[in-house]
Amino acid sequence: MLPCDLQFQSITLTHHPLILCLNFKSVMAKTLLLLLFIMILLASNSIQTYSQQEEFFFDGFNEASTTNNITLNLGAVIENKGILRLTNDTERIIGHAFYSNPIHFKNNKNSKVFSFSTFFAFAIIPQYPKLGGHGFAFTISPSKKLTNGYPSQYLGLLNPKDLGNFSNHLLAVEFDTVQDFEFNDINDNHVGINLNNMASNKSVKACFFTTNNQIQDLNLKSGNGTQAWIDYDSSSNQLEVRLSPTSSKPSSPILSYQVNLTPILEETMYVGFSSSTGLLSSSHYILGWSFKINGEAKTLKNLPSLSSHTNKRTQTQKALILGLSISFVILIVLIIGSSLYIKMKNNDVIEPWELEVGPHRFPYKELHQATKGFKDKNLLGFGGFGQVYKGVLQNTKTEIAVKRISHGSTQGLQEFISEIETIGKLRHRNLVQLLGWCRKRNDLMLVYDFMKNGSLDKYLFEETRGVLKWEERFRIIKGVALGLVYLHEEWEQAVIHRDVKAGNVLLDCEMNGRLGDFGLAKLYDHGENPSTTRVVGTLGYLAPELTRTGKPTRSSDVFAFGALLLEVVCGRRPIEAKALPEELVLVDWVWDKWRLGEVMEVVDCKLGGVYSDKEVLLVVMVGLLCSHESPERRPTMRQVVRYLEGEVALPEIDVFGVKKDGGGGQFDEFLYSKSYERMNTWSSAGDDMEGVSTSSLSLSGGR
Ligand SMILES: *[C@@H]1O[C@H](CO)[C@@H](O)[C@H](O)[C@H]1NC(C)=O
Ligand SMILES: *[C@@H]1O[C@H](CO)[C@@H](O)[C@H](O)[C@H]1NC(C)=O
Ligand SMILES: *[C@@H]1O[C@H](CO)[C@@H](O)[C@H](O)[C@H]1NC(C)=O
Ligand SMILES: *[C@@H]1O[C@H](CO)[C@@H](O)[C@H](O)[C@H]1NC(C)=O
Ligand SMILES: *[C@@H]1O[C@H](CO)[C@@H](O)[C@H](O)[C@H]1NC(C)=O
Ligand SMILES: CC(=O)N[C@H]1CO[C@H](CO)[C@@H](O)[C@@H]1O
Repeated sequence: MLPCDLQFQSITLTHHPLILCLNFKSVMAKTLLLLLFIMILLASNSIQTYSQQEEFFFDGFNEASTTNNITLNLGAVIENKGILRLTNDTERIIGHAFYSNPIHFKNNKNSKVFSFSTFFAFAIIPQYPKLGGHGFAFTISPSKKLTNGYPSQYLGLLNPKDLGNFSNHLLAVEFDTVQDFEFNDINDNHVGINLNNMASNKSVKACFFTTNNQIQDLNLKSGNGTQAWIDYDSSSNQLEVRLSPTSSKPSSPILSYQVNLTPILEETMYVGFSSSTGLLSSSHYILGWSFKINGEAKTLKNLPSLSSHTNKRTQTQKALILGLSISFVILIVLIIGSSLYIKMKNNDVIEPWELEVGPHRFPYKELHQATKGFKDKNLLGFGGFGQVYKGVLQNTKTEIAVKRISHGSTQGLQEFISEIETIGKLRHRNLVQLLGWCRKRNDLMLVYDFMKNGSLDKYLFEETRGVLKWEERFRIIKGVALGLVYLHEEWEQAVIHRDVKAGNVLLDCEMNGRLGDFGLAKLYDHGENPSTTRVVGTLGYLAPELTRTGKPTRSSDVFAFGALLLEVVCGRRPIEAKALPEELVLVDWVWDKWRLGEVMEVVDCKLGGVYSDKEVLLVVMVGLLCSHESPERRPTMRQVVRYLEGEVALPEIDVFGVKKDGGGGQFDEFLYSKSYERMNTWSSAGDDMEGVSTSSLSLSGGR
């Protein structure tokens, strides 16, 4: 452990020298002294001649220095290496860390704010190397709680209602790794100065000046330690930000903003950091921090590093480590020994509650044989919930697909297994049939019919599979729609799919579309705190309200189905990383083309013009209807089927039309408001997304 010092010098008043040298004995002198004293008192009240000094520093964050001095809230923790972690890479969380004592920024309400200076070192480690989310901010605020802050683009600071309100009294210097169009962010790697708002007053792409004053780009989400200096000079009203990958303070700031902070900052304020994650997430770390009023903050050099540090270990520590490693090895041997023993003794423990479940329970041995020991060769892919293996049952030679799900706890699994009964009873031509299941410790295996022709996304996006003809596409989507109607309405209780997407549409040997993975999203509902609802779903198919409420509904399934329809027509993913900015979000692009009357241009060119215009138009229109911003305005799946079958005409066709008057038609309003909000909801957007396919962003993935 590194030594973690902390200094705190409380307010000192510089006494007026006159008081000290007056030492007379005469009455005259005493009277004079009294008069002088009164004058000084009056003067100090109105002109504020005394200055203040407040300073602290954290050379790494250890328990002794932080216990009473740092207030942590929500996701923020002190890691045992002496590092302050604001958030881990869990989605949609907030972390706050503030210096516990208030800092005096002014002598009184009406006087001018003091100069201040701060230094800190940070590191951002994103969940997906190229996509960070959402960043953090050095924050000066009237409270250290910030209870109204939202996650995602609000960085845990503000919410949609208090944006820009002057009574926030908030100064934030944001280190932002997501481009939020709503706040006019310049890119997904910038530093900005925010006053009472999430839209920056001034911002600059992340960069730094080298020692010979060359400007160089800097990647905030590289995972490397980065140092930052923020200085405010109250006489020149200049707020400056500097960055550097090393601990020498560059002479030039990258961001310099002329602002009088006197009306923004109150007499006493709290200083600290706030951070949040959204659908995309990063771990945000602060490695060291210093702060000073009316002076330059110390630059700290001996900071803990994120990789484990081995320097300066004492003999006793070495001995301790040796001892620990030996006992660890012994422990491992014991564990392996006992697990082998258990395995030999009882290969497949069956708990009483497992016997009550309806669908066929496969012995583990049988599945192990069928998949040749879950060999990589048999791996079909990674679904939203785990790996999928191909297998052949020894006795019947039936081909099966085995989905293997690792779950954190047996308890959560036990609750979920009771759902398997329900899932097993769901039978429909357009659903992938569940044949049975098996549990081995915390691994759950679900056995499904094998779908010969794989998943729909492969046909839409991979050249090798050949091109799907329009009739096939149309039949597949009609099938999927029927499958969803069954789940939503025809079963005794509504089943929300929650992850409708091309990757979950499987094709049987007759090229019928069948939905897979239904019912599985519930796996996440068990054993989890209901107040922290996880958004299950895939970027690009998530209804906007879902990211706010986290509550899946039938209409959020309809939204995802709309995205699927457009995807099938356009042969493009709902979010196309490589596309031009205006084409990034598929739904928006199709809307734009629709308004321009050029909607036929969106049709997949791989079709070579061989399709029925009428059908294509119908599918596009239904797709747009389903993608409506407001859940109440989306059709039900049953209505969708009627539209697709041509049984019912589409509603209010004319409101779709290119309304030249722009006079507040319901769809016009939707059109203009929608784009930004949606881009923002997807929150990824950045130009840094090349090479990251949306399917790899499946948010329900792997944990
Ligand atoms: C907080 O800072 C004070 C002042 O420097 C220090 O003496 C104290 O040890 C710190 N608090 C704790 C609980 O360590
Ligand atoms: C991440 O932080 C959240 C919020 O503090 C916590 O609930 C969760 O368990 C953490 N996850 C991991 C993997 O540490
Ligand atoms: C700003 O916030 C204050 C205090 O929360 C509130 O009373 C006021 O109505 C808000 N102003 C606006 C324009 O929202
Ligand atoms: C900049 O900050 C001021 C507060 O000093 C605020 O009123 C103003 O709206 C901000 N301007 C922009 C463009 O964000
Ligand atoms: C992080 O720092 C190391 C060493 O300074 C450097 O080699 C590496 O390129 C940096 N990583 C990124 C992503 O910038
Ligand atoms: C388009 C395509 O690949 N269709 C195949 C689906 O599966 C059947 C049966 O395996 C094949 O005969 C088709 O060629």
